[in-house]
Amino acid sequence: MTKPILYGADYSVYVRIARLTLAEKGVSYELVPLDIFAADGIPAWYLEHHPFGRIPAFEHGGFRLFETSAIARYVDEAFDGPALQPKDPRGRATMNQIIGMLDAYAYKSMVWDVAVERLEKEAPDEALIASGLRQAERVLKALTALKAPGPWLLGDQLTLADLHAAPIIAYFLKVTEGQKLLAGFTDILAWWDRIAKRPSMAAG
Ligand SMILES: N[C@@H](CCC(=O)N[C@@H](CS)C(=O)NCC(=O)O)C(=O)O
Repeated sequence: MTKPILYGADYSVYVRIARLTLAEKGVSYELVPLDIFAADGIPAWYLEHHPFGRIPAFEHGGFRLFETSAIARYVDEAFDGPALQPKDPRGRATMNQIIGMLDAYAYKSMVWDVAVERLEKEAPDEALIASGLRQAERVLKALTALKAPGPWLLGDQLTLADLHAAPIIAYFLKVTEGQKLLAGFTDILAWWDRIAKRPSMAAG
């Protein structure tokens, strides 16, 4: 079968989650650059791949997918390589819970309300940053409570939960407020130091 294709841009947190999954699985793929913030807007052909005009989108032998979690689970299940999902129902449910929590509560607060607001706005909205930090603190508390003993979020097995969390945390750590907040969560900080060193993460 042909190589999978991933559509997206390297600045995107969600594209990075999909790329990390492909890399950890050892799957070679083609990255088709797609800048959703380009001045000319999203190309019409791309809306056939992603009706909401977000990135990433994915294709494998004519099978198309959008939504990063679906892409990551497909990559884990359709290709050889190390299993990235726990087999036991509770471990898998906790992994899915962490991924759902990150999508619902971490991405907007940590990436947009704190990091993008601080880094890219000429006059950052301090109230938005403060509320983003409060939400980020709740996320880090919940992640600490959910983390199993061991190197990774689910314990000894690196899973899709780690690969979902790492790009969000990486973005959050671009700003001092993010670094300061994470410093108070020692288990998550130790996890971060570990995952940041993996070749798939270090590759950017
Ligand atoms: N639910 C989508 C979210 C993807 C997403 O929000 N991607 C961002 C880039 S990190 C995007 O395309 N943003 C463009 C926009 O919001 O218009 C997924 O899981 O793939």
